[in-house]
Amino acid sequence: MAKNEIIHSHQIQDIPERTTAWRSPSNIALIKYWGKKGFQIPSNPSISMTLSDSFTETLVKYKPSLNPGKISFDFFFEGEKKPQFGQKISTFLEAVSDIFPFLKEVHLEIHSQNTFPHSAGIASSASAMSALALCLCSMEQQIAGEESETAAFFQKASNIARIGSGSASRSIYGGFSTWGKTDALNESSDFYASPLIASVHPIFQNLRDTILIVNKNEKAVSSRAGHGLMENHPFAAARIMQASQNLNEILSYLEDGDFAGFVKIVENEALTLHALMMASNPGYLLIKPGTLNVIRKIWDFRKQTGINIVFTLDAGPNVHLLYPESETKTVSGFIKDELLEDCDENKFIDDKLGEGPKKMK
Ligand code: 2P0
Repeated sequence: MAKNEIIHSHQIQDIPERTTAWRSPSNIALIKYWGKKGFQIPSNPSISMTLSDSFTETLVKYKPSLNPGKISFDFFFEGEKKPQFGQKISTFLEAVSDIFPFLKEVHLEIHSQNTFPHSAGIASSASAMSALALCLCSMEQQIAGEESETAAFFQKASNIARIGSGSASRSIYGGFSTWGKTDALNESSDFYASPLIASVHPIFQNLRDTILIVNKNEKAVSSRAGHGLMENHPFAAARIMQASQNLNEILSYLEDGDFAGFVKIVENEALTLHALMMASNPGYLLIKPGTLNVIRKIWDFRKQTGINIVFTLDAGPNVHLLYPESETKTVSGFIKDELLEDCDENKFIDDKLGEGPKKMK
């Protein structure tokens, strides 16, 4: 990890207004992070696929603060000042201000926009928090007069993103990304994610993700609250064991190109995530009737055609349909003919495995 250089306030007063900007994608977990131990430490390791076209762009302008000693910022979402998002950002900036002492010496103007509609029911915390974390790491470098995106830079950005939102730690890397300590991967850590460098079979290298928007409303129970309900959950210990076992298996299927094995694990993880929610105290349901319709149709279609498709779910009702690029034509027909009727206003988002964040400025 990059050493945490102390930036002195006289350096801040000398700086003119500056800007940094990053584009960072969302990701969908294949092995789900669900439950924490301590502050933003995952109860189990997870693995995700980084998306390509569902991303957040964040631009941060900063200048010496007129009121040094405390966090000072304005947040604009899609061009409009959004004080309602302020609390989450304020908590995050406070939480990382020991790592970035300069944050209390500057005033920040944060501008953010998503490529996916705000009301599409797509989790935005992974892309939003990873984009902001990357901007903070670039600010640190700018103020120190250096700029280079080394492996240590991204590792630090992943650590910072985790503090904002656990799943955001994985969005720092393209392809498949893992987060959480596991004996299965030497490089693994609870503090930051790592790109999956083990060889991935070509069948998974051009994976597509069509996100079927079954319901675009904001969900009734936040992920943060859901993670909290895993404390004292009757199945917590079994879940932690299951996740590690599923991770070990999926790593071998990814390497061998075993799509049937991949299907078994990915669907088990999606259904387990929602089963854990139902079995929480209090229990709750984020899936909708349309979610079940889509899942049944996917199972029937796979059985009838033998085509390589698999679904997964995030903490919400929308269904992510994953398939190799080579199946696109057939799967598009199936989506159009059978699944769109279960989508909110026939909405879906076509996405695919992506290359990870990009520096814009
Ligand atoms: C995941 N999810 O692995 C799991 C599976 C949703 C379903 O991590 O409290 O927004 O900010 O660390 O990362 C969503 O929770 O939670 C999540 P916090 P986060 O992607």
